Amino acid sequence: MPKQTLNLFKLHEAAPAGGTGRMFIKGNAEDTICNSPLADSHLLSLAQASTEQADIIAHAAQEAFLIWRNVPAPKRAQVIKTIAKHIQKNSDSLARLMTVEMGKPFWEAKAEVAGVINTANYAASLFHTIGGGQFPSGRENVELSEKWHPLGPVLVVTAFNFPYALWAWNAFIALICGNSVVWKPAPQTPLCAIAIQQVIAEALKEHPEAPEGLLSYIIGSNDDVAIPLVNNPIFPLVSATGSTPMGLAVNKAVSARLGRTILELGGNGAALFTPSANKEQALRLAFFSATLNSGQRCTALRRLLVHESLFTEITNRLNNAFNSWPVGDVYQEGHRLSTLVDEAAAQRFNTKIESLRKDNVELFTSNVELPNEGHYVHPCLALLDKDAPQPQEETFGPLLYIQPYSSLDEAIEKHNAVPQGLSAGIFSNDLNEVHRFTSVGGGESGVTMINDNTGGPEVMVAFGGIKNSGIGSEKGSDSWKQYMRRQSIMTNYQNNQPSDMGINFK
Ligand code: UN1
Repeated sequence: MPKQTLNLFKLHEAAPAGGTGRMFIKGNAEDTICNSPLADSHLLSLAQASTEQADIIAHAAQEAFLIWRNVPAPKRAQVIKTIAKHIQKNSDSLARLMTVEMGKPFWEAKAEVAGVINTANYAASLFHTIGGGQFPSGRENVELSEKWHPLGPVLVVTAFNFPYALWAWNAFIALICGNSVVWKPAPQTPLCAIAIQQVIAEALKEHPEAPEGLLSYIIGSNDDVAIPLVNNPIFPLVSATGSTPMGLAVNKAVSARLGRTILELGGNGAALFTPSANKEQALRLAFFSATLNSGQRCTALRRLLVHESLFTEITNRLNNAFNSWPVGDVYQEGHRLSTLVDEAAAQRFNTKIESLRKDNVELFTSNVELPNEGHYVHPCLALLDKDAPQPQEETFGPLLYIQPYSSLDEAIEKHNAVPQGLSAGIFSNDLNEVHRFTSVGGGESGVTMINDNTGGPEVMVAFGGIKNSGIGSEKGSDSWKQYMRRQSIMTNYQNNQPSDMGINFK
């Protein structure tokens, strides 16, 4: 099965470590080994790109930018729509490759590819709306306005858990704004990047006006490729998704050259399960929120704060849900416990569970039988005493802390008592409670879900975290502004206009 999937994109030992749209280059640095976590099987060895090759790609993006910024936005939209059409045509194959390369269940992988297409169509539609406004001047015959200009080549660095979506959220918005893009994918998912770039190459054949270098990618080590690119002043904006330490390092490097960053980093989200909630719906959504992609989402629900009147019942029912969660067969429809991305991820997860056990935290570990192959872990519910401090770290896997609370204020305080602030939730049908949670002094998070799955929201709104979860936002609302620079313009449209700002030009 994995080999057949690789054949869909002609992925073999000579797979290209970089590309500038229609053209691809073979890497000339050391090999990286691509494995599938499904059966821990070797897929291929891929020659990575060197620092010199990264530099060539960066310069190609710079050349492309100089052309693309002058292409009118409706024409840019056409290119994006064509890319979306080709992704749609290949969506099953792209999803299948994701399943093979990082283990995400096929139905979730398909949902991700559908999200990529949505993002492209949304970005294309922005050509109607991006732009500046006019402002009243304090002087006669003077007009104040603003123009928005593209920034330049945008460097996009992505994490393994959404191999296409994290790139798409940035790339399509960057493109419609008139920028070019260079993508450095996660070390665990280079093949997904190569595959989607092949799809893009097909799409670009329909658009000779799209310059080479418009949408590039490069696969290489941190030292050879990622760090030199992050430090490269060709990129006025670096948008990176990953851990908080990675984000801090990127931010330090980019701000040292006065560049901009968008950082989408770790989460540690909590949801409140209140007495007024629709219990059945809330249980189902809490379970899904904690376990989609086997908990490998920074938006995953990590801490469920349950009103004390419901605590025993909800704990028992979630424990049942964890125990009856089907395992394996990632190509079947339906929610499955799947493998974590690699051995190191499984080890980190198991080490965390061991340390909780040593600290005498009460654990409900599911006793489902795990497949012999792959990096499966036992999903775990960790019961926290009412007064226990909040877990401060994110554990990337199917671990859910559950803790009772007595009052809404107490629950909000617990919710906020972590360094992260990405995705939060409340299950409640009490308007006052919901309002209190989402108002000033309520739940601190970039995204709040009311009676819904915690996750990235629909593309039309912005997605981004606060506190240690990041800077800036991607996708909708006015996120596009981060991919552009504003120019303020004062027009004096009469000769001999005297100033009323204290200086007389006469
Ligand atoms: C989603 O939850 O739908 O890892 C997307 C994450 C984010 C993306 C979330 N980088 O959860």
